[in-house]
Amino acid sequence: MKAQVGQTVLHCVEGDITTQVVDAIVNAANETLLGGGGVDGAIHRAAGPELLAETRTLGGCRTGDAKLTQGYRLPARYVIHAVGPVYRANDPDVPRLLASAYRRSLELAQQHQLASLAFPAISTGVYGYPQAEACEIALRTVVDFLDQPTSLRLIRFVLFGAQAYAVYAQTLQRMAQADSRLSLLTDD
Ligand code: AR6
Repeated sequence: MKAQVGQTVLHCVEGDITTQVVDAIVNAANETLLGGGGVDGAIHRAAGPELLAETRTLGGCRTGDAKLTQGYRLPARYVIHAVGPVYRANDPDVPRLLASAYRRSLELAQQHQLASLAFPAISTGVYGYPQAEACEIALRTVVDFLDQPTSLRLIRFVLFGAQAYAVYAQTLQRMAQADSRLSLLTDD
């Protein structure tokens, strides 16, 4: 499913983020930046050992922040390592930190004048964030970021599995009905 905000296309797809041909893919990392399971493990495997060699030099990353590296053997030129929060119900810091992880990734992409960026559903695996709540925050943070001029022309959300994809498609549709900045496009 596709939608447009200003000059930027939002694209939700079901798939594997490591194969995306975009300027940067975002990694759902942890504070050590030394790799792990889930999407982090898949990205490190696909990028090769040079990625770990670079992340070792970065001194970690705080929750809610992000750091950029090269993409090495990935089709993407860069990896933006974002650290989302571990989910805890009824803690206002948790949604704030998830929004911050998305915003910091977008800021880094903008600083590097990137045109295309792909996000996984940060925090919704090992970190336990309910998919629908996390999706709402991801899409809202991205749409709000696009209120300012940007180099980004394509932001893709790469969802692992049909259920995660369905959550994004439904949320995007609902947001487009309520938010005049967002219009749905016919998929090709
Ligand atoms: N492409 C796209 N999405 C994926 C892929 C993939 N190849 N693999 C998994 N997902 P997770 P988190 C989805 O657990 O919750 C790591 O060990 C997955 O289905 O990767 O932020 C890190 O090192 C889920 O919806 O990240 C941290 O310690 C989403 O990606 C910790 O896990 C995120 O799941 C971070 O946990």
